[in-house]
Amino acid sequence: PLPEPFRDISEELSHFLLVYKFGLAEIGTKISILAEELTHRGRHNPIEHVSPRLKTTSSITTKAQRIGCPLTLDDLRKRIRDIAGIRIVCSFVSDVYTVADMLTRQPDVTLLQTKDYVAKPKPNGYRSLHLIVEVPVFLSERVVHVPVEVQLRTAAMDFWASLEHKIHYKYDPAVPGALREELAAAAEDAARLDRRMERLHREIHGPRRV
Ligand code: 0O2
Repeated sequence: PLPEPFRDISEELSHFLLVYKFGLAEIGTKISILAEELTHRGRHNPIEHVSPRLKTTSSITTKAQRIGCPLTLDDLRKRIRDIAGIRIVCSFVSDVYTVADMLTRQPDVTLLQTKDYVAKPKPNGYRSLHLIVEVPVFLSERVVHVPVEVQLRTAAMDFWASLEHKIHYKYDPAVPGALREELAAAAEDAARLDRRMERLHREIHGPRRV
């Protein structure tokens, strides 16, 4: 069942969520095209795998309550820009920036926000490049511009983040201090591995980025 505040607007809500699904499909197609074209040209394919997700109505409600956003579709549209999210896992740190560039250079993609947790990791060690981009979705009678959160990270960053996410949920609200320190150290190990792999990759293939 839908969370209480949404019960009487369930039809509007399903239409509201549909355009995020379409926005996600547009970005997903763009990423598949890049991966397939690069592979076809015999170039290094920087994309390991991609996972799209739509926020559920209950996690939209929880976030709205957390940030003090009224539960109206207009407010949710303006204030919650990660309803559609896609995670792109790349092989190397340089690939993270190459893919972000290839995507944001496209004329129908508008970059609304960048949070670079690779250059400036979170205190817990979390690394990823987060973009909010907007893409046009062509409906039968109008065009809507849909925000999509794009998270780009390496396989090592992804490995760390998925374990940290599980630990975070298990110990909610507070992860014990010793475990927090060990997680931060593991994030440093992952970053060291990323630097080493990047160096090896460049030794084998030369400095060409893709
Ligand atoms: P889910 O299930 O992935 O949607 P906010 O969205 O309000 O929490 P902000 O500033 O809008 O914060 O977003 P930010 O900092 O760009 O990060 C949002 C998303 O990044 C999170 O989504 C996580 O997916 C991921 N993320 C951010 N920080 C961490 C972290 O420390 N550890 C891990 N494992 N993931 C992180 P949600 O909404 O929390 O979850």
